[in-house]
Amino acid sequence: MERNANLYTVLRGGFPSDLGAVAIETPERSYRWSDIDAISGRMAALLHSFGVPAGARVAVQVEKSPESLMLYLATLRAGLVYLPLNTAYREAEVAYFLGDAEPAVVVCSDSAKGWCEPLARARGAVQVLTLNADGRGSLTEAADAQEPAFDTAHCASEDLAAILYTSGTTGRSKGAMLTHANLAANALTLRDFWGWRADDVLLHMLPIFHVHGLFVASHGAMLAGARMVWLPKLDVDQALHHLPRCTLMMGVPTYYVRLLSDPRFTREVCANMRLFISGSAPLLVDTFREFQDRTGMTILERYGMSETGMITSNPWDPARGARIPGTVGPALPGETVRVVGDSDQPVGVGVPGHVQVRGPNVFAGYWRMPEKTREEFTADGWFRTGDIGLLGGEAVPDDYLSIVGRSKDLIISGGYNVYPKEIERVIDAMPGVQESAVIGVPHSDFGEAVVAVIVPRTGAMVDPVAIQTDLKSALANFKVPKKIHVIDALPRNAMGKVQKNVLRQQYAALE
Ligand code: MLC
Ligand code: AMP
Repeated sequence: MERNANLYTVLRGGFPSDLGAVAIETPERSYRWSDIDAISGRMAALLHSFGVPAGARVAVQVEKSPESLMLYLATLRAGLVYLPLNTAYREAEVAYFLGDAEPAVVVCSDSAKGWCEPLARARGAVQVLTLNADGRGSLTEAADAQEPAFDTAHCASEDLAAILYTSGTTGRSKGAMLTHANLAANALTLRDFWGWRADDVLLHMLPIFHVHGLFVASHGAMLAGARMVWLPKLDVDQALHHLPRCTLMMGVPTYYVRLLSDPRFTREVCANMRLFISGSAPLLVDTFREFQDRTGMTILERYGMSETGMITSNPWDPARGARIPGTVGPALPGETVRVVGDSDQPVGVGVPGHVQVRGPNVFAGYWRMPEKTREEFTADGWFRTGDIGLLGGEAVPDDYLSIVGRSKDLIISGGYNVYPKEIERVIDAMPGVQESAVIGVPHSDFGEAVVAVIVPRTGAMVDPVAIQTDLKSALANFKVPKKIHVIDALPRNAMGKVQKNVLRQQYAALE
């Protein structure tokens, strides 16, 4: 029989031989490696008992807890497909995901069950369970009655492990299908490239419904058999409390901006740390330098996306090269990155172009969107990232990539992707609105902030405050514009296209 490619089997191979050692520590309690095995085993047995076919989706919108990580592992172990959803998503957004993915099992919080269960049932879910921030709920209650020993399902490498929804430029989210092999390849590469060690202690403060917190951070720790200090979210006081006994931290740039904004964040607090990693959004060179000055440590910036996991990374090992601010480093081992012009032909070193990637980490396509999948790959198999970058440059080695822009109309706010089209569609459907344009403007905390510019219909009045309130009920809070401007007409070029660059300049100041 072929080797079991189930990702859990790969991760399990990294657990230490002493399964009684602490694996996850929260401010309230500790979980041993044996608990991970047992709790995920009980949950997997429960999922298995539902009799849903291999490959069925398990959609999960719950607060972060160790049990929510166990649910992810249980889904892998049961041979089902994990579909995490941002807790900020509102009912209308969740309805779309459930309708598109048709999950057999849906897990939400008790407080969301009232609206989530009917949505899920109407879209074919056979089980709706709950899991709350304290790790309790109907899921854990039912799992407690199961046996802890569970034979992890046999998977082929191309079997799906997860579907991550990532917004589309048309405003319609696409489900990126990731296989067990995709995730394992990236996790094993990062373990080696970042020199993960069994005695590492990871400060885990990221949400676990995206690549960064779920895959990059948790997989790394599990594969290394390293302990995680597990906090529900970024909290600077808590971070300052735990950092002195941690060795590794990952965050989006906002995490570093917020740490630096606290004078208690000092060299002494970081004395035990060996690595700070940043990604998901551009790290400003100023932040990189201020961090160096304050702590004596150099943030390692890497670059990736939902469809591919991590693509490039500045080196951890100085023998491989320096960490250069403003760059995201060379392609990770086993992957190839190229920068091309509009006709997919590579451009020279130092010339900006479209970033494309190939490698075992690259996803299997968009869920039920073969056409879209074809569009995003070149004929010879390169994935189009939608990012604009350049290789090399002044005083930068030729294999180092710098991300200098995006061809996709995308705003990244505090590490969350916001697609203007999605918000524009909601605003344009509001009474009195002729049209709108949503842009990202610089923001000291979130990197970019969402701003909307609205043109009312002739004779109509629009009230920015009322629009903001309506948007809050329709969209996740991080997508709601921080500021709304009402103007007479949008600037357009000769082709009739809205000139967002003009708007970005005009409305750059938030105040
Ligand atoms: C929260 N708010 C945001 C926001 N997060 N606004 C804009 N952008 C964001 N990211 C707003 C809320 O709407 C609310 O406003 C107010 O801030 C307080 O909300 P909160 O929930 O208390 O915020 P906070 O806990 O401070 O969260 C901020 C944050 C969080 C930066 C800690 O957004 C975060 O953890 N981001 C990480 C995202 C991440 O993990 N990305 C990885 C994607 S993977 P109001 O008005 O409602 O009160 C990926 C691939 C890769 O990209 O390469 O890694
Ligand atoms: P997501 O679709 O949420 O996975 O977001 C992926 C996108 O985040 C990438 O296509 C980039 O635009 C952006 N991104 C991730 N890491 C970085 C980085 N270090 N610098 C600049 N942009 C980044």
